[in-house]
Amino acid sequence: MKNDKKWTQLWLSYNTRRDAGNGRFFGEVFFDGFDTQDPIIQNAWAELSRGLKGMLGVEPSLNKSGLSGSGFAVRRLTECAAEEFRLSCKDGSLVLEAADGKGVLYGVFHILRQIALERPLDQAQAVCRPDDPLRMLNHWDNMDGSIERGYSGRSFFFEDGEVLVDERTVDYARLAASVGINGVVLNNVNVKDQATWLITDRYFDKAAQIAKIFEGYGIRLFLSLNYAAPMELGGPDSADPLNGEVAAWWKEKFAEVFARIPNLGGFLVKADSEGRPGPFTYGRTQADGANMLADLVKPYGGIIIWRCFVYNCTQDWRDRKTDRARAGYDNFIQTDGDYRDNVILQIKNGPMDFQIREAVSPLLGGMTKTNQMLEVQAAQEYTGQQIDLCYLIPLFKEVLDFKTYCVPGRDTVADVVSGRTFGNKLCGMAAVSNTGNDANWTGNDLAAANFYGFGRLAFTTSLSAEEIAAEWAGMTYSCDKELTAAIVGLLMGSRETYEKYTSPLGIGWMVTPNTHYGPSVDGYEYSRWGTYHRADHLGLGVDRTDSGTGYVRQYHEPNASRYNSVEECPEELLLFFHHLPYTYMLKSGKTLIQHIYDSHFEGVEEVEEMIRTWESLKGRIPEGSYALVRERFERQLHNAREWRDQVNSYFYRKSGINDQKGREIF
Ligand code: GCW
Repeated sequence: MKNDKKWTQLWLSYNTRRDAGNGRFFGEVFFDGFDTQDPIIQNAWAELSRGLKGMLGVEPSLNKSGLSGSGFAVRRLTECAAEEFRLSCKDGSLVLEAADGKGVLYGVFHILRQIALERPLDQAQAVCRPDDPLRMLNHWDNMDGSIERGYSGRSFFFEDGEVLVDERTVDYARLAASVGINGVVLNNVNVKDQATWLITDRYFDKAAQIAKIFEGYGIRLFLSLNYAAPMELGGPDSADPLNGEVAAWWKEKFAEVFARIPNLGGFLVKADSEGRPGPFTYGRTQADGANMLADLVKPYGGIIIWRCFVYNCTQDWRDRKTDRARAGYDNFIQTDGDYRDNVILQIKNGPMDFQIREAVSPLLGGMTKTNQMLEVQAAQEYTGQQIDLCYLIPLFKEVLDFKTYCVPGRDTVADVVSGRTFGNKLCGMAAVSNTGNDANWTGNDLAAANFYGFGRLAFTTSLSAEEIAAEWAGMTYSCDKELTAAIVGLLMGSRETYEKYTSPLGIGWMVTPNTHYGPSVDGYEYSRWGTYHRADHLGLGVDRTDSGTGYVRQYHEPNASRYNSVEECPEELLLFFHHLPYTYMLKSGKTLIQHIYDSHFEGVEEVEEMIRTWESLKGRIPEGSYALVRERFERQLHNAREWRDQVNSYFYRKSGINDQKGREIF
């Protein structure tokens, strides 16, 4: 389909497709029981028309009711759950049923996906209901237009202190809705300067316009709050949650905010973290802090999403007992059960910070009486910054599949965040978004698979990373089997490749401080962030066992004992949990040091192989996309070599042990 915009349409480009017998359904479209003036229904209809025209050259006509013979009918079926849709094919007609507009919208995107993938719809019997109630994107966009940890250009929500509302806002909402996103936090969790003013008259009109556009796509707008806003916006000189004047200030503030943005979903709060103010400043608990806000937004149906990324970021490396990995759990577990029912604790997937490999946070399922939400990072902060290819869905899947043992039976992280474990409704998944105003949205064209995949996975947690990759490749490029297989192969291997040339066996970090791209083995070793690898001339790794920091005890059994035992600990996490000599023998029969050498050489070879695969696709990928990705691969190769050489030299010099294969180590 022709696209005159300065940005691409990603998987919604609706290029011509082979008609797998689908066009015949769409001469006439009937809407039965739905108000065709409702913005969501209008958007669903507009999307359907656009997709059908682009992919199959069909231009359907819209009718209110009365399907007879073959066609496509959208029917209201009150038995459906909220957001659910059912698709069936009866007597030559295709029928989409839902109870609400969101169900219709998701059903339409499902149909368009089948058409794009050239799958016959008459075999498409489906009952689809999202697994996770909340499926959110968190933007770390600042109001000056920069994006914290953004690798795809500038913000398309903010510029020079203003809120942007334009056609791109609509396209963004379409893309997000097409993969089932139903909540978006517009601004960075580090709320400073102008962003503190987002909850004032200065910005209400624009924020309300965005909220309205989003609503038409089933998405609720959320904002990040500055916990110290009362002090910065002319209120009391305190942010103490138990101070009556502070609460009174917030009460009035929320009355104003919800009057101007009535469909606002609520707020995301990063408190007491990395210099951000919070309840700890006043000797209060995190629950005190969250509950004060929650009580005050409750009359408006608002929720408070409270982040658990609270840790001491001014550690002393000589202190071997303080362990950053422990911090989230230590700071929150005592408050389990103390939170209002409209509070959700948002927990990063790992206890450290979005490393290429780390253990799953013990808070997930560690708490059993509090609403929980999983936070992952689609933005590739530590995972290659959208220069290096790193398809993150396998990592997200691993986290979802992790068995927490919090209750007998339904106890995986996927169970917990979908509400299956505790029967709650306020839970789900959030991803730090990887988007920006680059024409291709995500810097690297292939990184769009992480945006797409996150949404699809949050909607249907049982999908495999491979299925998602194949869908994304098919929709974005073409349904050619060979092409899809090649792209799926590239995506599926990319996380392990990245892991191989960066930091080994779950130890993480070793990145250049601040920027977090490229190697600096000791970069964080002597700093105050609590991110150590503890390498010396004998060995490497952080002892988090009973004899070390005791972190392992934050897990339910049998996880705790498993991690505590060097023999039973999953090998990919060995150095996350144990400090081991370089001569330690791995299950592969290699010593630890040899594993480090080998995996780093392999990592680089795998990048070279990826480049060959990409080159074999030349001519079958649109030229612009081909060239852009090819150039990124070149930079990835450079990065991988740099990592290999720095890591290998570092450990060679520390250990004094030769590479058995005698390769070049500097
Ligand atoms: O990983 C760290 C990032 C910060 C980020 C913080 C967080 C938004 O380096 O840039 O701040 O995590 O998650 O709050």
